[in-house]
Amino acid sequence: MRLIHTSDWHLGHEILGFDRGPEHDHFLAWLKQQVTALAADVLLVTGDLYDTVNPSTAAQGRLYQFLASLLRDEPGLQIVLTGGNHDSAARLELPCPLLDSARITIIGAVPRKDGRPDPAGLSVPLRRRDGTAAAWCVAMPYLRPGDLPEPADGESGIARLHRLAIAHADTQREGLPLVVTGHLHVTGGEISDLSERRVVIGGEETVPVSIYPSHAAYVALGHLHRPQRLKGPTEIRYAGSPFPLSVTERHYRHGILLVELDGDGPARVEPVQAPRLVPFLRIPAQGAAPLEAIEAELQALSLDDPGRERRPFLEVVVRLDGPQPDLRRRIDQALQGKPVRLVRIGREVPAAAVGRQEAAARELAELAETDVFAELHRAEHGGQDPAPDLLQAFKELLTEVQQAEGASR
Ligand SMILES: [Mn+2]
Repeated sequence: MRLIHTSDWHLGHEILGFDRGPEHDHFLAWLKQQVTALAADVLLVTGDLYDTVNPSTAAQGRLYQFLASLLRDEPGLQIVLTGGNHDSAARLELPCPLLDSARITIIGAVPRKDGRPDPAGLSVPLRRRDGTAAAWCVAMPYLRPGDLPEPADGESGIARLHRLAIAHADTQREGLPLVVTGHLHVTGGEISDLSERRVVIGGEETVPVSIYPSHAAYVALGHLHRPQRLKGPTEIRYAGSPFPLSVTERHYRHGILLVELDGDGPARVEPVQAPRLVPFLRIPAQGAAPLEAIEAELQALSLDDPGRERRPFLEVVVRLDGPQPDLRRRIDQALQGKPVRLVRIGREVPAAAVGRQEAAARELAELAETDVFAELHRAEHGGQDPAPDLLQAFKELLTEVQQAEGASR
C-alpha cells in the first residue's frame, strides 16, 4: 500500500502580515495531483494543519475545500489527520460527526474513556483503495499534559502512552504493518531557527527515539520543518513543511514523502519535492554586509513582477558599527519599485560598539524565551544559572501561555 506523509502546513500563516494563502493553494493543488499520480491509498498529515488555534475562516475554508475535493475526486482514498501544537484539538475534531469515519479520521487529542486517556482509541486501520485493510496506524497527536497517563515504575507518561497504544494496535493488526505518528521533537531532530515553537511534553523538550519500537514499519513525524530521517530502530521521518515558514528554511528540500508498506520490514520511503511558488531572497546570501553594500545590491536587483501575491520574500542582514536611525528608510528607498516583499531586517551589531544592553534589546525578538529567562536570572542573582527545576517550571509555564494565546511566531 502507498501512503503520502505530509506535515506542518500551517494554514493561515503570515510573514509580517503577508498572507501565505496563494502558496497554500498552490501546494494543495499540487498535492492533489500527487495523490492521483502516485496512486496513494492513504493521505497522512501529522499536525500543525493550522498556524494558530484560532485560524481565520479563509484558512479553515481552505482545509475543508481541499478535503471535500479529495473525497469527491479520489474514491477509496483514506485521510488521517492528527493535531499539532499549533492546532486546537477541539476545533480540528469539530467536523468529525459530519464525516464518514471510514474515509477520514481526525485525532486532535488522545481520546478519553471514563475521563482518562484511552490509548486504544488511537488505533486506525489503513485501507487500500479497494477497502481491504493493509496496515494499522497509531495516530498519535501532539500531546498536552491531560493526554498523558501517570508515569509509573520509572516509565514516563509519554513512554507509557506509546507502549499501551502500540500494544493495542498490535492486538488488532494481525501481522499487517504498523505505522506510528507523532507531533513532537524527537531527540536528534534538527530544528530551524526562528520557526518551530519549542514544545514541552511530560516535562521534556525532546523525547527519546526509544519510544518507537523496531517492529513499526514506519514512524511519521511532524513538528520540525526540515524534512529529515532520524537514526532509530526503524524508518523514522519528519515530512517537514511544504514550503519555508521562515527565511532560515529557504534551502530545505520541502515536499512530501511517498511511503510504501509491503508487509515485512521497514517501509520504503521516497521524498517528492514540491514546487515553490514564491522564492525567498536573502541579501547578502550569507552573513551580513555594510549598509552601503546592501543598498547597492538592492538597487541592482532586476526582477520581473510576478504579481503582488507572488513577489519574492526578502531578508536583508546589515552589519552596523553603531546606531543607524534611518536604516529602515534607506532600505525602503533602495527597494523602491522593486517587486519584492521585505520580511525582515537583521542587524549584526558588534556588542562593544553599542553596549550590551542595547544589543540585547535589538536581538530580543530573535532569542529563545528560555535564554532570556536564564540571562535575567544571571543578571539578578550574581551570575548564577537558574536551577534545573526552576528552568523546567518556566518552560512549562511558557508552553501553557503559548498554547493559550495561540499566536504565531
Ligand atoms: Mn509543531
